[in-house]
Amino acid sequence: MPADCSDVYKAGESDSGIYSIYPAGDVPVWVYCHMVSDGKDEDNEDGRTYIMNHIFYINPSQVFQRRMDGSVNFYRPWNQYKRGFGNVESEYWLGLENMYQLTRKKKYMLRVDLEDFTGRKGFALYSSFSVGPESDGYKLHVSGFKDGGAGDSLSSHNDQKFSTFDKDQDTYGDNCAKEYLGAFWYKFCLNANPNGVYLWGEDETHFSIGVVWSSWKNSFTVSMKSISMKIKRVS
Ligand SMILES: [Ca+2]
Repeated sequence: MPADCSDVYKAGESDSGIYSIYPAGDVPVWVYCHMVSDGKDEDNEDGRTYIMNHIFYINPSQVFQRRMDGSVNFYRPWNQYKRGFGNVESEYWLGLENMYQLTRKKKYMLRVDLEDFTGRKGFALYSSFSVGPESDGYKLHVSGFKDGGAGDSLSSHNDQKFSTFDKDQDTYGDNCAKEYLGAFWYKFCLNANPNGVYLWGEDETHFSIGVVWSSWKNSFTVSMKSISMKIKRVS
């Protein structure tokens, strides 16, 4: 039984799509496996891409968060962020317990892909990504930023516990999830709000509540058209 998308790929599946994996060893979890080389969409003639002097070939990675059309409500309580929700074909959250089970045994890197409503694309890489156990608030561990044009809006969330509107584990006096209508590893409160409100673009009257990645145009009022957060096993 595959523990992650790397195992799915090793078993002979080389097409991107929906597969079941077994992060905890017993219960199957549906996940979107991204099976193309990084940057395939970026029109490199040889099918590879050259990022920060690294070459990535086939890249079996699992998508744990994706927004693309506003079809799913992401303003949800703790137990849903714990277990996961949404549609694996479109917008979904894999679940904090699954992310913990996935990343506790092997090492993973993180890639965040973004696109705004003007068609501009960019990404951010992090060489190390893991989620701690529930007993420690599903704390985020992320480091090793490399820029793909999106800038770094996540390193400031490192070592933060996860918060939802009904479970405040941030370091802010009030409740970041309630104030910014999302759920995330908030601190005091945010530079990124990937689970915020889908706003269909920029709206200067709405500060930080959208699908915000603040290093994108250095703005807290630009809401992304799409964002996906996916992790790849590193050897
Ligand atoms: Ca608080």
